[in-house]
Amino acid sequence: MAKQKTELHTAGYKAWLEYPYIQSSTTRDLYASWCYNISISEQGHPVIESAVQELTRGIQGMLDIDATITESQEKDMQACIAIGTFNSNHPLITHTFSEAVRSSVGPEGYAIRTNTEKNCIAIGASTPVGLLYGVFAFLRVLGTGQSIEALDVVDNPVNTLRMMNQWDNIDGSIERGYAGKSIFYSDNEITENFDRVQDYARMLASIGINAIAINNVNVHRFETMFITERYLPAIAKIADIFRSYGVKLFLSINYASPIEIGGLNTADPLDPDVRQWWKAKAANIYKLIPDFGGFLVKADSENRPGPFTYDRDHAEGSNMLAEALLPYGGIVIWRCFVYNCKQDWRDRSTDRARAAYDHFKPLDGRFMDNVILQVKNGPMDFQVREGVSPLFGAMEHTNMMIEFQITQEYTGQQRHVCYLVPQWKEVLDFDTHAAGTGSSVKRVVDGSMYGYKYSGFAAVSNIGNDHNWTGHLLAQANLYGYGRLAWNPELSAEQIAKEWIMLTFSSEDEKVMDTIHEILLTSWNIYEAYTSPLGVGWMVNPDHHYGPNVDGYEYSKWGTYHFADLQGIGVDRTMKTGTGYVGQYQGPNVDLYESVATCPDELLLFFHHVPYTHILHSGQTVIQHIYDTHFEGVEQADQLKVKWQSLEGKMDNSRHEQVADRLHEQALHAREWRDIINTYFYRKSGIPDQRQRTIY
Ligand code: GCV
Repeated sequence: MAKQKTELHTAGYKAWLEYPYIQSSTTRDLYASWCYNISISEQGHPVIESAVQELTRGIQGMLDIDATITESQEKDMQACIAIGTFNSNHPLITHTFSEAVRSSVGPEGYAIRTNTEKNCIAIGASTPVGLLYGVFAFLRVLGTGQSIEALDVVDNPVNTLRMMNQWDNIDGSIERGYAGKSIFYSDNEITENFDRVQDYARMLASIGINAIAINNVNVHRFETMFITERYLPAIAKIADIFRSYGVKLFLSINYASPIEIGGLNTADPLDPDVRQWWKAKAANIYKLIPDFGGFLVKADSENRPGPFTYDRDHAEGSNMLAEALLPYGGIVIWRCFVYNCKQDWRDRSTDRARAAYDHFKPLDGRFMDNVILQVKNGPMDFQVREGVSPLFGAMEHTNMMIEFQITQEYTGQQRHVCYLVPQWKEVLDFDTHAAGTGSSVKRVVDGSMYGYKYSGFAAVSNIGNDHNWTGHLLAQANLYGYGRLAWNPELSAEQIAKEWIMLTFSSEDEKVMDTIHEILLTSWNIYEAYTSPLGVGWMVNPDHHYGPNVDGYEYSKWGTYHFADLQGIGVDRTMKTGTGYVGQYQGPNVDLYESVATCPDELLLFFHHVPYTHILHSGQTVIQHIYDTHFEGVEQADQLKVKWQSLEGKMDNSRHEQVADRLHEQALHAREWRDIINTYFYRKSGIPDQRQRTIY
């Protein structure tokens, strides 16, 4: 009998690749009968090597078996896991997968089938990276306790680009990072210890991520030199690591590079010298990193340089870079987070929410084929609740991808639990009506609606060098969930949470499963309840964005206002009396949001300025809703703590304590939010709480 594992977990470092030992001997024996041998026919390909290593590691952890790796032989009839690409001539792969199956597997997809005749479970794919994904999928099947006796799966990613954006700086800091320092850089140098980078690459590959931009979109002085000889050799090493896990490397670039590091006196995209400079740069980069993905660009945004300086628009600006990358198959990912960050708060006609659409919609059709616009999920900035960006669906002739924020800048900074997958699902399922009913955001960004050449998902990472990667252990679920959703946006938030819990904490304890599942699935609504109400957003402390400050951004230049006075609150974005933002939506969404009568409660203050006495669809007044949700939110935050407490002894103390500590802080901090928000609105409105609870 296999030995019992004593050393259980190492406090979260392995995340969902923990591969916890399967306690049920029945399940273990069923799995084990297939897993003593791994049969391969392709040697030497780094991605296939990663796949085999991972399979070995997973089988070791879950079954305590040191699998034997064998060369494929038709006569080899011992039960095995056979892995091979379709053109590898691996006899078991050839036998298992029909022509029909092969042709249904795309470049990054895989097929898994239990072949009882040949006594193997075959994992086949068109490419090495497909195999790697197939191996991770098989390990997920084991880790989630499913039967492997009759597997017959074909799976392809829905989105072609599934990207991670690191906001890491060369000094080791991470912009909006809440889990320690960078794993890539410290003290103005690129790390020489790549262990964590390698483990991160594994984590990313396991959830299907295939691209990464490794530096902050705010590109400062040293990072501007990433595209020079000074840093490129080390960056090429990072690219090697990611490549062996199927992840392409991108760099964020400084639009003013020709001036800052090129000795030119302009970065004008129409200047021939500038164009030539970027072409030469691209040639150099591709010499060292032949499969370099391309550039991620934040231009004319929050004081970053861009084409506006030269009176050029963003099509001219991005096309110039696209032209330089084109010969090598590289792409330009151009962010649409462009707005006036020096607004006058007295001016109520300028609306930051309008900005991306106003800038980019008129340019539709003018971008080169290898440019993709990267659009944040909402028009403001990753708030706990805001409308969906109306740019989705508006750009028929321009490649587009969505940007989410896994790092919890405005959603509790990984001190509060906030499982974001339900929020992302709402955005992806939102019907833009751009090409009639059923024009969901997920169809825009998977490219199917308008036949984009490039499209997909990007997200700002939430990892750092904290031992458990994400600071809050439960925040790992967001990283995991993002990848799974990018692969297949049809997966439900519930299913993703279940998978993550099983893989992280083992599949066998129902109490663990049910409790963590409930904590995750309720967490976004709880966080929303005690923070800013009804979609109005912000109300955070300026700069660091942690904690309540109702007027923190009210009289500032950032375009982020709530307009609360003694009578009411909210931003009038209607066409009739407001900023006209509503008119950027399409079809029935325009009427839905334009009218106070039909606007959904949760977005009411995002679209309308209403009196505190306005009655919501829920039947409650706005002011009473504010009081109620803030009192309830704190009670629910307290309950999260109690629920987690009930899991003591059901997992290693280290992981239990980590989360318990964070939930304790969350419960305390929720009180700060409650009391500050309630007091502010009580003092503004003078309307008492119907239930006479304590307001200061
Ligand atoms: C990287 C927000 C954040 C900034 C971030 C910016 C962006 O404004 O607060 O830290 O900068 O978004 O997405 O570019």
